[in-house]
Amino acid sequence: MTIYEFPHNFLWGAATASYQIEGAWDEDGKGESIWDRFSHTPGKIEDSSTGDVACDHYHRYEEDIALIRRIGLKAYRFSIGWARVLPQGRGKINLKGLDFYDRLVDSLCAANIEPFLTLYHWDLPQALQDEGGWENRDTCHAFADYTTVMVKRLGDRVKYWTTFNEPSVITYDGNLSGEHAPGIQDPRVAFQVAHHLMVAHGLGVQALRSTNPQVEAGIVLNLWMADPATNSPEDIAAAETAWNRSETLFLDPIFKGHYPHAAYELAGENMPAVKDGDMTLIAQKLDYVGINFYSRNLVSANGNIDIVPGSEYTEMGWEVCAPALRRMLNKINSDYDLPPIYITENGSAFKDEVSADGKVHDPRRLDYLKQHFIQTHLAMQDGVDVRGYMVWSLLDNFEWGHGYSKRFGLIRVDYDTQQRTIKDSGEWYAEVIRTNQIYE
Ligand code: IFM
Repeated sequence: MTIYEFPHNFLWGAATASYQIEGAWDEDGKGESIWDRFSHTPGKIEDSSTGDVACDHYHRYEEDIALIRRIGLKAYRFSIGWARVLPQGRGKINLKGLDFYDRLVDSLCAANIEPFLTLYHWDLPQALQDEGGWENRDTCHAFADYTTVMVKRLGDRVKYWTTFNEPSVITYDGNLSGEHAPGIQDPRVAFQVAHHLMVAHGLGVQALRSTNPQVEAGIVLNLWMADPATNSPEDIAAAETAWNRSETLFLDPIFKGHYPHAAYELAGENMPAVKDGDMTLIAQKLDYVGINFYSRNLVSANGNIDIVPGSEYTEMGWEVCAPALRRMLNKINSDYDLPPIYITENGSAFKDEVSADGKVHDPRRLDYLKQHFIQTHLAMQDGVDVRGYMVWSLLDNFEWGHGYSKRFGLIRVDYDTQQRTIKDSGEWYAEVIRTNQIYE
């Protein structure tokens, strides 16, 4: 038997995002967000659902924190609904919205759970979208002002601040394929948005540090390893190109201070103008970087291999390949001078059922997590500085364009009754956290 023991202060946690769990979409003065608008537009969400109620976390956060305690999580990663606090995106503060996050943070601290806060997990106030959204550089300044509001109120209790979750998904899904809000399909807009997200990140970091120098500032990037299908030089080169084209667009500006050659190739004439000083702003030193990892691409010189023979796939159609996590961590560790890393999301959607005993037996999710924890441990032995791990997700929730059809939770949510049930994977995770080790 092999035992993998984690450092005593390893930050075990789970993650969620405001639009995916909160519900209460128009309560207590909250403004409309682009996801409210998008999900209310017929034909946009696979099961025609919305986040109007979601997991009703806005009303049930105490119950959810009690569940977090039962699992023994040391950290909870959540995001702020910008439009809940600033209904118009800027200007007048909605105190009831701000108070909600204040109570949430107070309850977490009282339960000895480290709050790990994301400022932007995709729910831009619709009022700002009406002025051009992220295509408009003014939105970057609105983001900085919103950041200041939040850190003034919560900076005394929240140490970990993330500016953006997954800028590449905001760019590509929101503005190129249009599968996500705001549903734009325009390469020129998409690359302009990408650059403005980076500028806003830089301004956000400045706002955090100038308001409260004690807080730790970071960003969360989602990375898919690109593995070559064979050891042939052609496949290896193809995998490298695939990695550069999809993963370095945000890594390079943040950690090298310039856009990669691949970005210019990819964007062509749509490459946005970069103003003097932007790159220095974007490349400010961070206190940590969050990495979201779910799967990999297997690449050959003839294109991606869609179905890898013998591999297991999740309900998202993503291949299960935990060793790719170790390879990816080693790759970024050698390609960049990185601050400490947190795995800020990792998890899997499977078809769960409630058994006759009332429990949810989800061995495939449990095994998925176990394999990824082990590969993280191996990467740490290789020398990668990983400080914590947030499972996606605490609760089953609204999976964006897929609605409620994909369940990622450690805790099952019955959307008719809002009843929560900790799944086997959640019970197992509790034991991992309690013993701080995994064995196989
Ligand atoms: O649900 C999402 C989350 O909001 C961002 N990262 C990926 C998850 C699963 O698709």
